[in-house]
Amino acid sequence: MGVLVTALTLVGLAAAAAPGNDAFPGAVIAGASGTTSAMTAEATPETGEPALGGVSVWYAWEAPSSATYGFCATPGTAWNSPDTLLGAYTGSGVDALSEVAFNDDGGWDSRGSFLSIAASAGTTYHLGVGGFEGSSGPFTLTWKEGECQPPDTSITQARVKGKKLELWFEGSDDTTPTADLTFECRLDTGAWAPCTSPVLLAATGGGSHTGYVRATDANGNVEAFPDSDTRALHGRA
Ligand SMILES: [Ca+2]
Ligand SMILES: [Ca+2]
Repeated sequence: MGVLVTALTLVGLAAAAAPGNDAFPGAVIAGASGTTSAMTAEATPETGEPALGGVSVWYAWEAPSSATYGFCATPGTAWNSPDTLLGAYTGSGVDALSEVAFNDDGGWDSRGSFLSIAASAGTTYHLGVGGFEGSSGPFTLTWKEGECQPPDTSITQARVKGKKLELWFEGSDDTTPTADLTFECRLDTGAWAPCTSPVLLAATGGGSHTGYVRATDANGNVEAFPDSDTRALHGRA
C-alpha cells in the first residue's frame, strides 16, 4: 500500500511540473474564435526564443481567413495570477521567429496582454505567452476576429437612498468609443440587466449590499471583472 501511495504521489508531482505546451511549437489551437485555459507556472525557456520572461508556453494557430484577429492572455484574480506577456510570431523554429506583434500591459489592471494581427489565410502564427520578469500562473487565452480586449468600467460615485443603491459609472475601451459601450448592472447575486448611469438598484432589505457594473464593447467583449461598490443600506425604502 505504501508503494502504491508513493507512486500516486509521484504521478501527482509529475502533473504539476512543466505545462504540456512548454516547448515550441506547443499546443495547436484552431478556428476563427476560441478560448483555452492554461498555466505558465513551471514553464521554461528554450535557447534562442523571444523574450517572454523565461516562462514561455506556446500555441500554433493557422489563420482560417485573411482578416484582423485579436488574441488576449487574461490572468485571473487569484493570488497566483501572473502579469502576462504575449507575442505573435511567424517562423518554423523557436530560435528563428519573426515578431508580428507583442504586448505586455492591457486590461483592467494592466496584467493582461492583448494584441491584434492582420492574419493571412493559411499562415501559421505562433503565440507565445510568458510573464513579466518571470511572473507565472494561470491565464486564459482567447482569440476572435477583430479584437478581444474587454472594456473597463469605473464606478465614480455611489449614494445610499434608503434600501436603494445609486451608482454613477463610466467605461472605456481600446477600440469602441465610450458612447458606444453598453452596460449591465446587478445587485448582489441578482441577474444582470441593461442599465445606464446613474442606476438605482433596489434591495429587498437593509444591511450590506453590493452593486456591480460591467460593460460590453462593439465587438461583443464583456468585461470579465466588473467594478463594484458595497454599502450599508437602510431598512426602510
Ligand atoms: Ca517554454
Ligand atoms: Ca475592445
